[in-house]
Amino acid sequence: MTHPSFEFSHAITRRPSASIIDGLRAEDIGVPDLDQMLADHAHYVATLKRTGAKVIELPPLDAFPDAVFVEDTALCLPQGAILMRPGAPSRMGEVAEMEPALRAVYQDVRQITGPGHIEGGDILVTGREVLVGRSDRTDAAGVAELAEIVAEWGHALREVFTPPGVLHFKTDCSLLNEDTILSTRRLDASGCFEGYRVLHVAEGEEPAANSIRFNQYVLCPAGFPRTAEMLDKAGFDVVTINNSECAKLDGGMSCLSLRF
Ligand code: CIR
Repeated sequence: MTHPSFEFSHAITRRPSASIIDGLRAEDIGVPDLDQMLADHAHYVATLKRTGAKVIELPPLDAFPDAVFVEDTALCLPQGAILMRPGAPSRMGEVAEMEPALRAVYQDVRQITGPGHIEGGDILVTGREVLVGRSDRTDAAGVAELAEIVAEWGHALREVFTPPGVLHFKTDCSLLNEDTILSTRRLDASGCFEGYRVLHVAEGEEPAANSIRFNQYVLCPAGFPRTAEMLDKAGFDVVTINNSECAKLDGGMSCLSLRF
């Protein structure tokens, strides 16, 4: 049996560009270093490849400082791909840059046409449903438009809420297997994961929630040892990847790829 929510044959990534110094951030905690980010990105891509997946590596885009965070531009499902409509005006143009790569691998490519907004970072696909967190980037109209498309493909969609001050829904959670979720306590406290098995990241290690299960591995940002140990004890094969530079731009493991 295959599990399309965490078993993948492909990923799409985009190399960081020198313009990442201009990337969006909620708070200034330092200027991202391109060389370090390139090294971390190469480690990330190599880890995805190590699972046997094919990684489609797109070139850097100087005009879009946040373009390395490809996840926000689309949602990939077994039936087709859906191009998003980012809530951040500076990121709108990234979608057209992603479109040809998706058309090359998907027969059916749909598009959120608006007026609503929605970013991929707010969408968690589990073994049973598509969960979408409303946020500063994702509004009710965007969620409603997505709901119509995925309903056609037989997916249930449930709208939930990203906690205030948290960029994206998946900033605070990730899928570990069909029905197990890694979450911060603050997000789980909203009740959105009722019926799932939930593992909490360690207190003070909230950024570890932006991890990804990709085939046999759980890719975790480095520097959160108690969460990594908890996952290891729970039976997951954890690979830690330095994320210091993406963290300066509010990015984590999920943002760096589209997975299908
Ligand atoms: C932004 O603010 O849009 C980027 N600096 C970070 C995007 C992170 N993406 C994600 O969590 N899916």
